[in-house]
Amino acid sequence: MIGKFVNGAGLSLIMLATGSPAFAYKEGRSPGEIPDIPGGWQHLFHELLIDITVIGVIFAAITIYFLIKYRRRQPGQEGRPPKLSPAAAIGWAVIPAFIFMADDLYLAAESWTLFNEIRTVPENAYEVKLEGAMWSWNFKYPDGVETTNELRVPAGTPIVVRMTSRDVIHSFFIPDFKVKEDLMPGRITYVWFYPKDPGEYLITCAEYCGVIHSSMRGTIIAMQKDEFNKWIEAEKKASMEGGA
Ligand SMILES: [Cu+2]
Repeated sequence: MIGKFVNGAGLSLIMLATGSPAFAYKEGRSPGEIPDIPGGWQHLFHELLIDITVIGVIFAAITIYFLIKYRRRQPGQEGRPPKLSPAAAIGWAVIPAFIFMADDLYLAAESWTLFNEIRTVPENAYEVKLEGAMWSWNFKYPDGVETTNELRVPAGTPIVVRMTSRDVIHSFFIPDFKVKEDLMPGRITYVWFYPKDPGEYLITCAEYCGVIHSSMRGTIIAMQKDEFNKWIEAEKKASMEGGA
């Protein structure tokens, strides 16, 4: 029985380490295609959920089996544990630990891949500057156009936001794109996201920054490219006229 378990556990370990296709969420992506960061998070979360469920169920089943098998049958009965050979005793301790570790390392490798994609800005990303302040989001476009609490972007283009803070630490969080980055005075940080389709997405501050922190919200409006170009041209004109 012990020998069988040891063999079975060894086999599961090999399957865990080699059986799952590595970095499955990247499969089918052509080179140069923009990484799907929210999809990557989703994939990682599902993987974690499945792995801990499978491992948890197997370990719980073995525990229940032993609880029943070695239960006390008569009052006053003393336990008679099975005699294990040193190799079997070591196997029982080391193999389950290896199963956990193999899975941990696999998930860590997937997280690392995703993290690198989050930190690598795609080429030709549209860049917007952001200054956080108590309590507003102040955006500046390459053309000099400025907006507050509203970030209009062209849909179908990756957007990179380079940010800093005027006062305290804020955190630029876009739940729909599953990205979040701190804004700190004296430092420039960045985050990128990819609004595939036109739509509106919430921006919220994820770092407590004072009494009106909870109202520090904004909106991302992803527009059709030509509409966006028209809008930015009109804004440029308006700001030039206003400044003259
Ligand atoms: Cu804030």
